[in-house]
Amino acid sequence: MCFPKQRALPLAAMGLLALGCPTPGLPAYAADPDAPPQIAAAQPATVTIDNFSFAPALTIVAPGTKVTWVNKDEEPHTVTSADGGKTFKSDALDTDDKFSFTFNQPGTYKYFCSIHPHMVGTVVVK
Ligand SMILES: [Cu+2]
Repeated sequence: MCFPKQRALPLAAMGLLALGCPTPGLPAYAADPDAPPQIAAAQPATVTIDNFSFAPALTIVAPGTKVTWVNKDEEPHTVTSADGGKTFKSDALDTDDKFSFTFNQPGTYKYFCSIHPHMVGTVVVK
């Protein structure tokens, strides 16, 4: 059974269906906006923290993607979700320290560094 166009299903269920229904030949990012998330594209993503900024500032991933932040700065930084750290919150990361969070739910996740609040970034899960 495979209903890749069925939009009534929760996205998480669509993800499970997509896992069981590989569609070889489709590009990783289909042009069709109604296309289901391409779970095969859920490669781990990395955000580098350097020079008091998150790079890339905008990270777009598929549900289920593990995003890892790596602090390449000489200063400590944190990765704190904009909801006051309720969704995710790292400890202070020293140079070369890492923090990871797996985004399972579609949405827009803004985050910042709680030590330097002008440092902001966004993860979009779709
Ligand atoms: Cu910082």
